[in-house]
Amino acid sequence: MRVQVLTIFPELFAPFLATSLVGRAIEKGILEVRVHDLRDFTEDRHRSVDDEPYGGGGGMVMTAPPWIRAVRAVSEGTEGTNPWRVLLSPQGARLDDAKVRELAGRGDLLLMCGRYEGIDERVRLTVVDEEVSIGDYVLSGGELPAMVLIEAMSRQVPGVVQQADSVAQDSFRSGLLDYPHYTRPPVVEGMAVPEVLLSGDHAAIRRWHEQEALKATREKRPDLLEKS
Ligand code: 4GX
Repeated sequence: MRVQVLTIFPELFAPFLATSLVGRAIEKGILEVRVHDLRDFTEDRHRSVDDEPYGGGGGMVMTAPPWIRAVRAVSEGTEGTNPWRVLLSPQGARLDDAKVRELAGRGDLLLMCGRYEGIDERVRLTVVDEEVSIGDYVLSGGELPAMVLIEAMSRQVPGVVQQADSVAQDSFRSGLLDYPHYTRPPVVEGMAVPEVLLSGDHAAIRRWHEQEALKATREKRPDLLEKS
């Protein structure tokens, strides 16, 4: 899978891309992430990317020309493939497990990270394929949403997650929340590990996992049960 990113803060991505699962996937060559600085596509001395909004209203808006130049340059500069162009914004459709899989399946993506009050509408109308939001709250930029998306998608790329089981049995695959987990020590604050987990009875343990997943979903996210 290849992901390209357009941002005015490329340095935000360096530690993220060097660490843990995503870092290892890049090392192994099963994930490629290229981060581009939007300012490299400006043409003025000050490399400016924003201006005052027409109609007033306060704040600043990212101007269209650097975005349009950048998207075209980056799209055409990728060996003829044209990446699916995703704008991270609160106006997008809410990201969920199905959308993560769908986007991961596209294999070649360009993530567009805006700042300020947003981006000139003509960018969306000309060079954006899809708008995606990671949730109904306001951030200062699309960089964290892009990292959320990269991390979630990378888990769906074969070979990225070590234990194949942990993806197949992932919470949400089943439409349910995960069951509770326990590890050593056997007693914590007077609370023992549920006995069945120590029984060695694999069928009983599987039944317990299913029951607990259902119970957790009913108690914490009943809306998920309605869906599934
Ligand atoms: N899920 N933000 C983007 C600036 C912006 C606004 C409109 C493009 C269009 C967010 C979210 C989010 C704040 C990132 C505003 N860029 N993005 N930014 N929630 O809140 O994705």
